Amino acid sequence: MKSGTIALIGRPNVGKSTLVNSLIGQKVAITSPKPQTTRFPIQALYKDERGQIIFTDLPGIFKKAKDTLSKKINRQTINDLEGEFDAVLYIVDPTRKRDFEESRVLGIVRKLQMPKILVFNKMETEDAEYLPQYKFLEDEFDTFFYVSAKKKKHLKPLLDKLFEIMSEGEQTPEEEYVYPAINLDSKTFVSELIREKVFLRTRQELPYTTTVVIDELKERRDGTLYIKARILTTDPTYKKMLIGTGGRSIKIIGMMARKEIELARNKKVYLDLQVEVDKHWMQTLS
Ligand SMILES: Nc1nc2c(ncn2[C@@H]2O[C@H](COP(=O)(O)OP(=O)(O)OP(=O)(O)O)[C@@H](O)[C@H]2O)c(=O)[nH]1
Ligand SMILES: [Mg+2]
Repeated sequence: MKSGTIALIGRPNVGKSTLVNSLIGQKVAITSPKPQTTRFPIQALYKDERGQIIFTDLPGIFKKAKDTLSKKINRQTINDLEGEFDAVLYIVDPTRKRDFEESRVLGIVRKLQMPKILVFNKMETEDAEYLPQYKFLEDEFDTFFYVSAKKKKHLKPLLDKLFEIMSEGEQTPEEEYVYPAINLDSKTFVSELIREKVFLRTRQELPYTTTVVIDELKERRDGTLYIKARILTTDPTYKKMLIGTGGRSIKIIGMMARKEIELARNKKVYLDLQVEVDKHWMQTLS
């Protein structure tokens, strides 16, 4: 049986997490239309009759890392790329202009000493108007694919190629991948789902001031799942915005998150969600 590890690299918002979810066939990584959604590597296991692939969805690499958290993420991601991977998928998004940020990512990719596969994503859209700016990359990479992560188009040839370059190896035992992503425990996965709803429901800088902490997650005797969670933000003004007039905003975030957790866990969920100011959560993040 084949076995291998693949890292996904690209600037923010190109669709790395969406692609991992589509390859795996279920949601392992949160996604949003906002850049810098992913904050730490998510490892997801794909299995079929040919063997297994562990995909590592990395945070997007970006140009100006201003705050403590962004700096930490950028540094860590570049560091993570020095790890052992059988290949990297370099994802580009032809709906957006090639820019300085993209050149930076390309510079990092060029230095990597492993097989590299170029993936043009979002190719189902009519907005891939900047494709000519990326075309030259086809000469630089031995292998490239045009896909749509969102519409799950042309993913099979990509998977075929990955198995082709992979060697025989040990398979991960079944008990080690009960969660959708193999490096996430229940609490982390739930906190990510809540964070995704914050990203979807808030605007401008607000989502970047937040993180989600799970204080309690337990199954009650009646079979329901009880979750106590806090959204932390850095400023009282942001707290107010997160709660919204009459608590409307937090109510919607909570409801969206609860629905998705119920779907993922196939259980009725009671979600107790609060907002709290913690000026220093970014600094204390490991
Ligand atoms: N039209 C279209 N949109 C896509 C496709 N793949 C991803 N998207 C959208 O692009 C946006 C970003 O997707 P993500 O998967 O969160 O991107 P990412 O590269 O993981 O972003 P970071 O985690 O911030 O680095 C979301 O709104 C997705 O729905 C695609 O194939 N076609
Ligand atoms: Mg992502």
